[in-house]
Amino acid sequence: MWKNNSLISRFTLNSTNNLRHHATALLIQQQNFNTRPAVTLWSLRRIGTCLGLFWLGFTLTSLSASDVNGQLVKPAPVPVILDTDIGDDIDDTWALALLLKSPELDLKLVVGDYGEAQYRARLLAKFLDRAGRSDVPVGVGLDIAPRSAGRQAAWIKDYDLKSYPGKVQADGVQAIIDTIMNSPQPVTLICIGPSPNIAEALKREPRIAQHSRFVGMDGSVRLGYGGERQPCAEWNVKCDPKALQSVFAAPWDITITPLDTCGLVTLNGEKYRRILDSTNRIASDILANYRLWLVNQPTLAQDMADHHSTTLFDPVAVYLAMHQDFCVMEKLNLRVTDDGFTVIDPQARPVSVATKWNDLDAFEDFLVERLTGSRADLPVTPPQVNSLISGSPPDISTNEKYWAVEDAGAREKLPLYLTIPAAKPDELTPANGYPKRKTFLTWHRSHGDNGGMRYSALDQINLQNVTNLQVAWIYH
Ligand SMILES: [Ca+2]
Repeated sequence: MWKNNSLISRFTLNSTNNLRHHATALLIQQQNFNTRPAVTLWSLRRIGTCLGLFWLGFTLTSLSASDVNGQLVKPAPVPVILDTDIGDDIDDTWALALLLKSPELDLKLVVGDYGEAQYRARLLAKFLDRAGRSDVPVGVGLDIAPRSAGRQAAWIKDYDLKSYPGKVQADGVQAIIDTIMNSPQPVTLICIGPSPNIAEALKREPRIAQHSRFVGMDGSVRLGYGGERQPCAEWNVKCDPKALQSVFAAPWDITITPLDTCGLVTLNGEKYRRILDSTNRIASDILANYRLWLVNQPTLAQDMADHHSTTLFDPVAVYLAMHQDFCVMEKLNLRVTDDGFTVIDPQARPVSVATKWNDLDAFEDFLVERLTGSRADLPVTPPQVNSLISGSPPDISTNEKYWAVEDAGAREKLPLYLTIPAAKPDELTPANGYPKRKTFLTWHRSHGDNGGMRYSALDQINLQNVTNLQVAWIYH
């Protein structure tokens, strides 16, 4: 069987049980033929995952009459609002770009926050306009704390907000409220700046907290800027601690990336080179803004934009609005102090916090892929699966149209085989160091990770000390 370097398995389509039975038989069969060192447990799991994905696609195809061509039904994108202080640090521009390139998210509204309202609205409008996304309304945020013309002002010097083909909402706070309250689905509010707009929205309409969740770039829990082992008053909190205290007092789900994770993201080397080389308009607009922004940063080397990015804090919040696999998420009771710290306090409310990276490298690859690729080509499957399984999924064209053939007699003549290529020696097998052990430090699905690996690399409890465990409580 292996001499053709492929595994051909009879694949019954009648029921889930049959599928499981055959999948199990297939695994046993493979163990018996396990003469290649590269064919390992990971390969078996990989095949199991492939079978599972095939079954999922097949089931969805069976359920939906409009999908008789075998197309996998994509999950509906999540409605989101972006609240941003774009135009101060350059990372907001990267975050907006990531959002526009993420098919998992459906951008319903963008609003500039923390003053300089017209400047931010014009930046947002021009960026969306050039990205072909003038369907997204631009909200003008609260006009507080105006400070300067803005570091990216040169990019919009000829751009008049009146020329934006889409809607401009003069009252951005009301636009946030209306978008949330009128949405048939819960809205995810992605906040990547100080949050006076959100505090005002909560004051005017507290019920928005029941119809949305908050995902923010905020705070510093155990690490400060640049990975310093001393937490600090992070900018978005320090600028308006009372606003974030209002956010934390509201009864909604809160997820944040503090400096502990987002403060460690920078694109260098080949990853940054791919951004530089991209012919994609969104990537070009990021770079154009970055270069103009640098002119107004006299303390930074002007040729920085030729070599690497700045710290990309805000794209991590956009990532957390759709996936969390690359981060270690902790539920922490967090309090916002009057001087802008985010401190762990048992009396405070629980917040989902990305406190460490599971795989920063993979996140940076993900970011580059998104920013340089075409949105239409992007996968909607969980990124963790994509990062671990190399190559294309198996060719299932042999039988993907099985149930699309209505005539039972004709259908019976169709092949019932699924061809799964065997793992190559250079594929992601334990012999090659994959999957990385750190992937299995969290258990965020009922079966472990997104691949249902049912494995944990945690080792505090082991064979030697498990008998020492004592009952702490019993749930009846
Ligand atoms: Ca920001």
